[in-house]
Amino acid sequence: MKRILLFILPILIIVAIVLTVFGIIQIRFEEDKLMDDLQRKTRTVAESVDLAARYALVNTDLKVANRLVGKFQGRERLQGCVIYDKEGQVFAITERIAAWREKGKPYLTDILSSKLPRAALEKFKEYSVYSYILPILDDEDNVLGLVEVIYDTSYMYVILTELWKRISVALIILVFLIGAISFLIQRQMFILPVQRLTRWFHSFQRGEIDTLHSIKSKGELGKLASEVEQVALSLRVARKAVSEEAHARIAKDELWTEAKLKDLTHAKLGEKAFFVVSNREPFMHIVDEVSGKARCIRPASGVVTAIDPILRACGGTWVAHGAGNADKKFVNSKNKLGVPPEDIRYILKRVWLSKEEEDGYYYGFANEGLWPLCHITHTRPIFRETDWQMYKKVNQKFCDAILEELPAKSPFVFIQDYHFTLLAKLIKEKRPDATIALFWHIPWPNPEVFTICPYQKEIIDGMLACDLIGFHVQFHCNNFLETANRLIECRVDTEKFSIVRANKETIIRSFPISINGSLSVDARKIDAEAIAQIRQEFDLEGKIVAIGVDRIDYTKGIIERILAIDRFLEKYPQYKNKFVFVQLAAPSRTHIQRYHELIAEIDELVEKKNWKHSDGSWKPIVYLKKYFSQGEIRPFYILGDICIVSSLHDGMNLVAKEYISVKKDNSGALVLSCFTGASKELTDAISINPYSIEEFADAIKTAIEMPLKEKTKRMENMRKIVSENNIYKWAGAIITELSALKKA
Ligand code: ADQ
Repeated sequence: MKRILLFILPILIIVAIVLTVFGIIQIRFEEDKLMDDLQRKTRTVAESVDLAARYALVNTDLKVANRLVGKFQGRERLQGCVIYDKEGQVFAITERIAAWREKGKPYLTDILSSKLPRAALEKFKEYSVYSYILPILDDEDNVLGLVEVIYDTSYMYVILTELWKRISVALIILVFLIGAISFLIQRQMFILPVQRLTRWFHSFQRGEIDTLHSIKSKGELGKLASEVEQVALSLRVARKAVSEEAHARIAKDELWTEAKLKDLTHAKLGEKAFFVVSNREPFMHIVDEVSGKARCIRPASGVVTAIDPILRACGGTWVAHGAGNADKKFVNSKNKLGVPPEDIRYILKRVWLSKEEEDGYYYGFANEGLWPLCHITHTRPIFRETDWQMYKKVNQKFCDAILEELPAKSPFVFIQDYHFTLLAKLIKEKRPDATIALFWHIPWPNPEVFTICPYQKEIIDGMLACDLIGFHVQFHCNNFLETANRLIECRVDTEKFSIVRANKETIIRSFPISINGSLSVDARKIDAEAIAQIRQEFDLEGKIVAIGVDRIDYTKGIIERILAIDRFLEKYPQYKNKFVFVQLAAPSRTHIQRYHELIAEIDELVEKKNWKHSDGSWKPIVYLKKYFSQGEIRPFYILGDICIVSSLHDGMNLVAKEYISVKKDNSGALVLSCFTGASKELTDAISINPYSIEEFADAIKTAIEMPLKEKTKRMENMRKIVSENNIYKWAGAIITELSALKKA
């Protein structure tokens, strides 16, 4: 519309200016004509009374003079006539304009002396009149007096106003017609062909067969479409070839890598598009408080850590909440951008949420309701009706954003986590052909706990629209099956591990999530220098270093960890001055009161315990409360003799796996909570119950004092597990399972 206005507006302005100038000239011309006409009329009248007036003035015959001026009494436009004597005094005047007598007329003297007639517009009462004065001369050319004829000019203005009106109406009609014609021309010549071409591109992009949508138009647009059709064809042929090669390669039994996952995706999904949906985006643009410039960070999130390598390998589209304060500056008109910024591999589509939506859906329902509900940490879940309504609204908003992107051919949608329990159902209502999987990254509680949720049935109902639901461990799958069995009418198939409801089957499987093993590309650049710098900065030289890396969350057991370190130093004071615990802690969900309180609680506890045990410059805890990039975390992992993961409850916990993955020399020991999903796989870790501070303190001592040989063996075993069961294997298992369910 703006474009059309830009095109039409200058034309309209020019037409309006031309017509206005033309109108003014026309009015002027008409006005001159009318004045001319008036002058002619008044002169004729004055000259017609000339003789009679001369008689009356020569004979000073007032009777004749009055009869003469009285003749004009009843005329319509001719207002009247005045006869003046040679002194310029009124001799006789038409009664109707008797008031004219009072008007000052300085020009009479000039006329009497010059003996020349005068015509002019004069003001009389509130209106304008035309006055024509003719000197009356005798035979010797002496002035006997004057005759003045007064004409009403208002009719002239009526005519001129009428003319203006007609010109204005013509102007409006013309402007309207030109506008409409220009619009139609613009539409026919530009908008319609572009719309056709856009529709065609859209169909092509959605994977619809190009011949069905081929552009018939000849000319430049037709040529452009034909070129794109050729590219489409080449792409299809190339994809097919890659897919066949891929089938051959994945048959080989080798370690899962990015390339192998890429092959599997080509082989299993073919041309079908792959979509990931999560709340947290993999790349966030934020304004740096110091420099004021926008920078791109990877949020501290297990979901991001796990899913980003998959999208890097397979390509596709990731739909997520654009939560960064500079996010809007980096997207195109469809809210999309290519990521990672330094090496574009896939598309990120950002969905914008208002403060109210984020508050109700994310902070409220998801993180004050579902998060504590699913984690056994004895933090009471809060369910508010308003949050639930917002949660439903945001699920619908994400659904709309995804539907806009889905191609025509049955796509694969991979939903992440507890933020989107209703999404699959909403998508399926519009696109029953989509194959949908949901991965639940946190634990699933037992049915008794889940029934606390007032919206339990709607949540289970929404989730069962998925074709596949994945959990980290079998125990969570069992809990889910039991919950569904207990809460809704369905058939649980314990052989197949599926739930059948209204002829719809949902497969439930455990897929223990992992990492890609390299801890990001830039991380490899970190060298001994970075480690030496950290050792120096925090005075770690010659010390036994334990490390903790977490989002600040009550499920991560950070408080228990500090209490255990305190107890460890109380119980084993020989380690004073020799042991340092470094905690990297990224604040998260800080708008929630519980998290706010937790941050203050940890600050206070660290302060208190450091004060209690400190000796000279030594203090037992280095607490680094901020976000670290992956490259910055890596040297801490490398220098950590021990890594402590003490979650009170955790779906998996990727920190444990990240720590193991960097220990290339098989050094280090992992102290791992038995309430993490990771503890089911990493059985060579030193297992702890984080609630038992005594046992926890002893585990730290065990980790320090464990014979090197045993430590190395344990680390070797764990490294084998992490490198074999990496994120590519995880994604491969899900994609294989999904493609087996794929719609025709
Ligand atoms: P999270 O609860 O986020 O994930 P986790 O699996 O430990 O927990 O992953 C945290 C990620 O954040 C790690 O990649 C870690 O390196 C990073 N991180 C931690 N502290 C950081 C800091 N200070 N700065 C920057 N980054 C930091 C959820 C579930 C988990 C599950 C994952 C994946 O709660 O149980 O393992 O999803 O499914």
